[in-house]
This record gives sequence, C-alpha cells and structure tokens, in this order.
Amino acid sequence: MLKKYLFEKLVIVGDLSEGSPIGSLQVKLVKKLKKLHQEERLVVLFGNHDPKGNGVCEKIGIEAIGEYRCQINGKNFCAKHGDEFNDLGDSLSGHVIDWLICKFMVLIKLIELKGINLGRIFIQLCAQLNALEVTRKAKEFAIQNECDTMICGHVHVPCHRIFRVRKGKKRIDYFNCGCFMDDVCTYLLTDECGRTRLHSVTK
Ligand SMILES: [Mn+2]
Repeated sequence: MLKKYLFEKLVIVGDLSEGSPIGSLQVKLVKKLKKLHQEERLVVLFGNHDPKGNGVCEKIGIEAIGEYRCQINGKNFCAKHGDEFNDLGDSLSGHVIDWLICKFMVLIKLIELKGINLGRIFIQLCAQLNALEVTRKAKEFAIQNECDTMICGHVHVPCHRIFRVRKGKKRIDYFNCGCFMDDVCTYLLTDECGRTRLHSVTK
C-alpha cells in the first residue's frame, strides 16, 4: 500500500504493535518506517496497546505523540488514537489486561452455533458500541478544538460521518481509519486540497 502512493507524510494513529516481539516479516516494514522517519515523513501516535519501552517506535528511534494537528488547504486536521474517548477501553487498559482480552477474543471466536460464529458477532457488536461512543466524544472534541477534520483509530470500525454544527454553519468530518489486522484493511488518504477518503485493501 505504501509503495502505491507518492505521499508527503504517513500518520500512524496508534497501536502500531501489539506487545509481542516483531516477526521477521515485519522487519521490512520497520526498515521502511525508519527511512520515513529519517526523512521526517512519519508521525506515530501513541495507542493503548503500544508497549512502553520495547515497541516498534523504540526500534525506529522515535517518540510516539498524543495527537497530531496540521492544516491543509485552510482546514484544521486533528488525529488522535481515540482510546481517551472510550471509557470502556480506558477502564480495561494495561498490558496484562490487554493480553487477557486478546486471548479471550481468540477463544470467543471459536464459539459456533449451526455454522454461525457467535463469538465474531459478539466482538463486532462490542466494536460497534465502542465506535458509537468514540464518534460522539470525538465530535465534541472537534467542536471544542475548532477542528474541521477529526481522525481516530482504536475501535477497528472504519467510518466517515459528517456533522453540521453551529446551526449548520460549520461542517466537521469525522473519520475512523479502521485497522490493518481484520479481514478488510482500511486506511485514509488526504489530498492536497484537504479532501479525505477511506480506502481499503482486501487480504
Ligand atoms: Mn487502541
């Protein structure tokens, strides 16, 4: 996907690694990220799953930041991981709990009834509930911080919502970039006019 575009900046909205050591397949990607970092074309936001002190960021030699703001064609952009807008996620943060939840997710996906994967349905339902909460709070944040485009990750549910605020005078575009570990991998592209769109790569 990175090879497909000539881009100015790559912004990773957090949860770059999941705690486990980097596999050999990912070494190539880390090298690419290192190169982008040296060229000042990489921004990495801190996510609740990023291990402190031994993650990919440390290998690349960069410090992840809490939020990224920029202006493109007069539009104010803000990107945050999104866990701070997710009370359930917040109360369940911590690496041991993260690890337990990941194991629980693997187990729950094994629950099947008459060919229907109930575990997967349960996980999708939880993600949708979390996504609703993150969207609502991210919108409030965008209003308070004068953002035109607000971008989050965290919930693995790609979306684009348009909010009209101040009696319709101001438009806020909220995006969730989705993730790169589910059946459909999604990402956002913003062009030089400040237009953002969701794209996907199917495995
Ligand atoms: Mn997260």
